Amino acid sequence: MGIYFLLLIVGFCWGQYNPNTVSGTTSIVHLFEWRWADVALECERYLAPNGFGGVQISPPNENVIVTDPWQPWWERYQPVSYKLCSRSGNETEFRDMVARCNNVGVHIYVDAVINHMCGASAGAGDHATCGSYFDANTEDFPAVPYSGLDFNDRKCKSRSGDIEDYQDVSQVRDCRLVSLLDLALEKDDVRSKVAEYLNRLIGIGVAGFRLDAAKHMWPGDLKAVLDKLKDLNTTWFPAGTKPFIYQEVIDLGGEPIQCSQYFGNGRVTEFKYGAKLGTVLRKWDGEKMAYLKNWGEGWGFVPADRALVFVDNHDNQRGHGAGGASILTFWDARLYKMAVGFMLAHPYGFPRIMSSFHWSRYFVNGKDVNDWMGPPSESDGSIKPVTINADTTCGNGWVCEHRWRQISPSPTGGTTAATRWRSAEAIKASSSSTTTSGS
Ligand code: 5J7
Ligand code: CA
Repeated sequence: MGIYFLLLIVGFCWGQYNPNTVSGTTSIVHLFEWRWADVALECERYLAPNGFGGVQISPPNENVIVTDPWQPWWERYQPVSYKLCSRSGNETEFRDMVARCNNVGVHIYVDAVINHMCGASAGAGDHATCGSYFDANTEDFPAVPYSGLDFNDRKCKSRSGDIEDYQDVSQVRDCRLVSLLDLALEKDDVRSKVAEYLNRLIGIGVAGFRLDAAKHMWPGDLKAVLDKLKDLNTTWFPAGTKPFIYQEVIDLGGEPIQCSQYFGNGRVTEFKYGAKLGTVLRKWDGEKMAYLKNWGEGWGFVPADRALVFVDNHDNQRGHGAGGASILTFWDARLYKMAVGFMLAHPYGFPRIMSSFHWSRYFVNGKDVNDWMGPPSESDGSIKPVTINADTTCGNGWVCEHRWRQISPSPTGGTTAATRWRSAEAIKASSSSTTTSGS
């Protein structure tokens, strides 16, 4: 009786911090830019048998088709509506993926782009992935619908209307991030439109959300949106299960916006993790593996039960963004395997494995001029399928780090030393979480 009461309390407080992965699994993988049809196949043929708990997918909603440069990966971070059609697939394919992955115990986490719509430079006449009409000049998005009143413009106090000063909290949250039209999340009708989108995804069966650009939204506005969310679909999840929330907050120190401001909403992305681990494994700044002894909070990271950790992500693997040159990626294969292996074995935080596509990296004056390149595509713009070679690696330009022997959580279908260590630590951590995980 007492123990059940305790479990109930833990379950309640744990809420949006719990990854909602099937017991025994301890990580998720970001299948960056994969087609829904390929994600479904990967859940069945590889992820379920090898102990992956879930998949972070690219934004599933309609976005602007950018033509200069040609269909860059970042066009998917420029929404036009919340219709479920993108280069990865249509709504039918999306629903099929979610059901098939859930049916084999692999859950789906949606990259939710809710801070903004497309860039101000996208004009009337530009195309979107579902064919919806929109006009960025007049801030007209009838397919949602949003109109000029739903954007922050007048609230922004910078000269250009864009974020100019990261030391100014209001600017970072109320002005345009690189000209992207900034949604007025203080308005209840905007909150409701966003919540309606997320609730539609919950109804289909997704297990949680990565909140893109969370740093650019007020924590209280996010909370108001999250308070409108339903519990997960009971076809696959116990009644009363809250969606897993992890917020993209890039906080390497030195700015007034800090990860801790977001703890009340869910977990946060701990960008110091990959930046520091890269420094250690590259032996920069006199760092040594021995210093990893107190890895985690001891290094100034957020509390373990608030952290979503990763060696690299889709942005900083391109040499820009948080962490800069120390970030390890598949291009540094040997050190990368060591880093991801260490992450999966170490109990701190909930880990996300990156799974990438190749691009023709080309440095000019230290900058990769091809960092914009989108996924392997056919000449008609459709994304190439992921093919599987005889030796289980991927073809067609897909890197599939998650299939690398040293990375795959459980290559034999059994339990690796890495997952065993984590499970043991997880048990220890959960027995103390009643005191640490207040909501
Ligand atoms: C925001 C931050 O607070 C931050 O610290 C950071 O490193 C990156 C960003 C950032 O987030 C975005 C989220 C989106 O949903 C859409 C976006 O377009 C962005 C975005 O552009 C972005 O910043 C870019 O990358 C930073 C390293 C630069 O400092 C920024 O100036 C910005 O660079 C811009 O990139 C160029 O100025 C502009 O010319 C170019 O068109 C644009 C191309 O878009 C991106 O590179 C997208 C990046 C992106 C990053 C993310 O973390 C993410 O989750 C999604 C997209
Ligand atoms: Ca904003």
